[in-house]
Amino acid sequence: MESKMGTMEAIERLRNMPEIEYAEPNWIYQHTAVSNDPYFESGQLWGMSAGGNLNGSRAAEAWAANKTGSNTVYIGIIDEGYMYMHEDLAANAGVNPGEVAGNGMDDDGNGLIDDVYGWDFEGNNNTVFDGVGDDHGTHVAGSIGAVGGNDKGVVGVVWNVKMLNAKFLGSRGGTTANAIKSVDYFTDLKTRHGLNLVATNNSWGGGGYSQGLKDAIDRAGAADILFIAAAGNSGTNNDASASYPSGYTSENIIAVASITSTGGLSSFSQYGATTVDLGAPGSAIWSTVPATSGKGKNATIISSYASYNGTSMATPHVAGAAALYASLNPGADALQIKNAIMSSTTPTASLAGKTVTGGRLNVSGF
Ligand SMILES: [Ca+2]
Ligand SMILES: [Ca+2]
Ligand SMILES: [Ca+2]
Repeated sequence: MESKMGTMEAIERLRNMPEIEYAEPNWIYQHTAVSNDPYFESGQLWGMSAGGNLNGSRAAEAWAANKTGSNTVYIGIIDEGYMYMHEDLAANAGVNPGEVAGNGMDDDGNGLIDDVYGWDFEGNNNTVFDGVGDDHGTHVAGSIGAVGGNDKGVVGVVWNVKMLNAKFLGSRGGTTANAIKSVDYFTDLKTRHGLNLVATNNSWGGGGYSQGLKDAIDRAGAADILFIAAAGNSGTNNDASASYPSGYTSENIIAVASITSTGGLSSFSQYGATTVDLGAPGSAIWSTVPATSGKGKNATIISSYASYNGTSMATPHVAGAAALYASLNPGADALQIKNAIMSSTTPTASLAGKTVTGGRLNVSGF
């Protein structure tokens, strides 16, 4: 029987029939994702919009609509090492699918032996995590993809993602040559293994223009990899005094300024009406870090949490947004993901005339 009646109208008619005992809709229940992670529940994770803070990324609204990312999406972290065995990161640690762990061979033929979690270009070895000095990289990883809903620690913009690591920053910083190798490492991984790597997170900057680095970023762009970069922490105008790598003209770059929990431009944040794309949470950001327990030969590395400030902290919120969008739109290319992030920003007074979009990150509509 064909009926043009709506469901509720049909139910009402059935209810009025004496032989019908009861009629009601067969509701379809959606499992909604609500974070039980302590730093979210306490309201400290304002960047995820804990406590309903609308200056945050509004990731919590995406989670409530069951949008929590996918473990088929990869993000490359170009930074220090990150603590991939951290209690709140391990489930989202990516591995190079072409490499067999610990067999002493370069299985995938990229010239690097046992590059399982990534590669340490600074130390030229496969131990990407080298201890408590790798706190910055670990903090970045947590804002992208700390595990959500595990009743532990913090939560990233995406609960599910795979993060790989190219370490080029050491205690003395990093070199342009190793930055280029790091960018090309991920481009090659995607090209070689068909890895669904949608973006690299680049919470670093400094130094002058490098044609070699720009060319590497363009090679990443040709492979549909976004290069999401920090605007810098000197409080200056990048339109007047260029800052790299966020300031290269490559289309696949998203340059990120930092905002506070009240929506202001963070005092340290660099900006630029034509060179910085949007703002994202970067002040008082809680995330994952390694810590030391015990002393001397009894010292061990443990999972911990800390609050940091910087455009370095804003950038991974946007990288997490790229992973979230890619998980929901598997066919989207790099520029479509960038456009989705840019066009969904919320207009923000402190960013008007200081960024390309004049707005802050908002993933609630993804
Ligand atoms: Ca290899
Ligand atoms: Ca190492
Ligand atoms: Ca967690």
